[in-house]
Amino acid sequence: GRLYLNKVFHISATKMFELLFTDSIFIRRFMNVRKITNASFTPWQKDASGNMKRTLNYTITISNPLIGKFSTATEHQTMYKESRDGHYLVDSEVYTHDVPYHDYFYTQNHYSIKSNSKRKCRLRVYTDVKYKKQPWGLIKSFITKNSWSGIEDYFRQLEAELLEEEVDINQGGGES
Ligand code: YK8
Repeated sequence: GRLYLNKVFHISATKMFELLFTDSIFIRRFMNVRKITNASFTPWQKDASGNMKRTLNYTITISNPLIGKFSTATEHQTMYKESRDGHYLVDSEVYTHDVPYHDYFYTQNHYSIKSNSKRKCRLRVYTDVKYKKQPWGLIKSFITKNSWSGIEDYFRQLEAELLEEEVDINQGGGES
C-alpha cells in the first residue's frame, strides 16, 4: 500500500470524522469540486460483528480519452467497533463499474483519524489497488499506473480542501 495523506489538522477528531464520513456540507462541496455527481449515502448501520457499515453510490468524472468520461462507482465503508471519540478507523472499498478491466480490480482505502489533543487530529490514508483476478502483466501495470495517479490527485485535493476548512473552523472565534 501507499500512504497518501499523513497530516495533523487543527480540527478535532470528532469533527474530522463528521466532515469526511457523514453527509456533511464539506463532503458535498468537495464532491462538487471533484465532479462527483448523483451521490447517495446509506446511513451507518451496525452489522452482525458490531462494526458500522454504509454504502455510497456516485458517478465519477474521469475525462481521460483512453478510459472514458464517467464511471459509476460504489464505495463500501466499514467503521471498526474499536473506533471511539479519540480514534476512528474506517476502511473503504471502491469499485468503479464502467472503466475498462473493472472486473479485475478495486481500491482499498484505510482511514485513520487519531486525536492529538482537544482540537487537533492526525489524518492518515493508506491506499492499495487490489486484484480480484490476475490480469496480464502489461494490463496490470496500466491499471496500477492509472489508479495511482487518480488517487494521488484526489487525496492531494482533499488535503487542500481540509486546510481551507481548518482555517474556517478556527476563525470561528473561541468556539470548540
Ligand atoms: C473515493 C482508482 C482507479 C480509478 C480510475 C480507473 C482507471 C482504470 C484504468 C484502466 C479512474 C472517491 C479511480 C482513480 C477513480 C476515483 C476513485 C476515488 C478517488 C484500466 C484503463 C473515488 C476514493 C477513490 C478511490 C479509488 C479511485 C479510483 O472516495 O483511475
